[in-house]
Amino acid sequence: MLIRKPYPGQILPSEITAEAVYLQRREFLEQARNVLLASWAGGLWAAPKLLAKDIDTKMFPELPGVKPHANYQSPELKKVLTRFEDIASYNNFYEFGLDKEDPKERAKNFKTRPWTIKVHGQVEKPADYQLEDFMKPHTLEDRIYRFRCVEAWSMVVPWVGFPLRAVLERAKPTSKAKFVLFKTLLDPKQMPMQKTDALPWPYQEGLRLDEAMHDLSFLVVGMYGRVLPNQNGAPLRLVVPWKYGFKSIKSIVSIELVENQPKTTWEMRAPDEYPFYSNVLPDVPHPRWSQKTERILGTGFFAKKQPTLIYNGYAKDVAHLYKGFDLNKLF
Ligand SMILES: Nc1nc2c(c(=O)[nH]1)N[C@H]1C(S)=C(S)[C@@H](COP(=O)(O)O)O[C@H]1N2
Ligand SMILES: [Mo]
Repeated sequence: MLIRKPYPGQILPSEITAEAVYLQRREFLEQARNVLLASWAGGLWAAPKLLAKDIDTKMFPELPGVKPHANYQSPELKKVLTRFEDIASYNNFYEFGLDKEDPKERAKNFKTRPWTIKVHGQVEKPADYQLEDFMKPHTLEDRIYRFRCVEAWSMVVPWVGFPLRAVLERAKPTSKAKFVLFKTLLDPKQMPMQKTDALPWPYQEGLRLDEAMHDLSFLVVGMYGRVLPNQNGAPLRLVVPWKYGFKSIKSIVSIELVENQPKTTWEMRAPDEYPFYSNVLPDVPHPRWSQKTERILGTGFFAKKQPTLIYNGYAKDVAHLYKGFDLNKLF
């Protein structure tokens, strides 16, 4: 069942409208500019606009027993949501390649069934679940979140899933559990880059237990009411909307409660660039680039960038988690 209920951090209709008008105007300006440049440069400059013509939404079945939310098609939402085709054709999923276009091609035949998720570590009820059993107790929710990659692009996505907290509560963390460690599938036969040392494999990520228990921390099985495309992390991924996108680990097979702060994949690769917390903080630059603004996926090469919001717009929901911390250390 797909339900829509208010939750902390929900993007309000008032925000959507304001943003939609802004986007619409910008789209017009951008088109005008493209036409101008195309006639000026003989069409050469029209090329960089990212089109996702090769993705057909209908390739991804509706989630069993779930209808796509009618509102996806409402003019109000259509303007603010990133198009399905854009979300599914510009991806970071290094297991399948380093270019944004690689995952949608190379993950086409990725096997997401059968799929086992191990919940273990400092819990009273460890278990290996088949995906279907793992999902069964949960009501699927439809949540519209902002998503911000550390590379300074962003999108707005209607994810389908359930709160991570519900899973952790079912496992009953012991008093020693202080962090949660997630791991992606390790299967070099299916994930060609795992034959290389592009990253330490399997991809792993972590959250502090209170971050993981926060209502915004979401386990995702779909988007736009449909099964999650493989390139977006099927069959099960994490989405933590106030942190940079690399924290939102894909194709999860292990959820482990641990005592100590775990090392994460990107932290192992470059600790100064991708530290554990990695909250979205526009005033704290990445060592190699500013984080003040972001390019919205699908708005075109010449579109104006939009300012990045502190905690990606979720400050009132999550700022309390970091009271007393040095913000510069939190990036
Ligand atoms: N296993 C795994 N998870 C991953 C990644 C990855 O390479 N491997 N990339 C991360 C990064 S950097 C981002 S921005 C998001 C991208 O999610 P999307 O492709 O659905 O937009 O996935 C994150 N999760
Ligand atoms: Mo990212």
